[in-house]
Amino acid sequence: MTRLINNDICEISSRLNGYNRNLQSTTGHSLLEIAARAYCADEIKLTHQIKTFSIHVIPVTSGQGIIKNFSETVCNILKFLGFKALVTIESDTFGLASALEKKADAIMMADDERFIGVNLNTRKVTDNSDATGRIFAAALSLMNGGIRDANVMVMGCGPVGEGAAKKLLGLGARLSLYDSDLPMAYSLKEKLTNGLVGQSRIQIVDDFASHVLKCPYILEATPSEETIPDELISDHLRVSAPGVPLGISKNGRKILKNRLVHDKLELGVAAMAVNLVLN
Ligand code: PYL
Repeated sequence: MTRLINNDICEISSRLNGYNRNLQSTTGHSLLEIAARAYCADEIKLTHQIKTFSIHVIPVTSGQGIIKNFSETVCNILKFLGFKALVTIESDTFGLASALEKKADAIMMADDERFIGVNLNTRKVTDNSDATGRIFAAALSLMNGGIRDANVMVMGCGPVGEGAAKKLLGLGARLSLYDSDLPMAYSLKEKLTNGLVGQSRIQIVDDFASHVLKCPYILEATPSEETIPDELISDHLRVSAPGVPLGISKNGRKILKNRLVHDKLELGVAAMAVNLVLN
């Protein structure tokens, strides 16, 4: 997992309204609507539940330490969605203790390896990688008014790609799994097809360039830059890219225009928060 830096996230809080408008024009839906779709939740009921749901974000100093603005940005995304959210004054154990003592409904915290949310009432745990994969898959489907029987290439078969692949299969897509480390693709296929469910809907791709022209949709979940070369971006390609950094060049983004969904934190945090509210 790529560790974010302050420069990746320092402008998110001040741009949430514009970001949401852009998401609306690209997918036809808002950040909250897409998060609700990711978990098949009723958005109206969700909106009421969110208003009284408190989430405390706890800064974590372990490993490489605090990322400037990380907890504050997570908190602002939660507030933008309508949650009662705050960043604990203390970090680490003190912060956890204060969230419990103040009877928060949930906490969110991240070290260098995992970013999780925990519902303190139901004990549900939500993981940023899985939630991010799911919501970017939902966004890809919404970009096209559904994705049933469409052929989607999942680039990057790690935890984010796995979360996306599960959601895409649930939406009826056919998957082409690609990873620069081919055994990762085979391992993901095995996970996805236990009991032969979905066996015929999943293939492994070892030659990305020759296959991408047959895939109108790409879910890009790699931690690499420029994984999709400009010359392979066709007029009908749609890309949903949770991968950080973005695997598309500046010129590639100009070609795709609003056929690209990408952010570094917003969609994943929204998916985690919605997942925490749901029973
Ligand atoms: C959750 C992000 C999404 C992409 N990479 C993940 C990352 O940067 N993880 C590290 C988060 C460290 C947070 C630090 C703090 O400020 O509390 N421990």
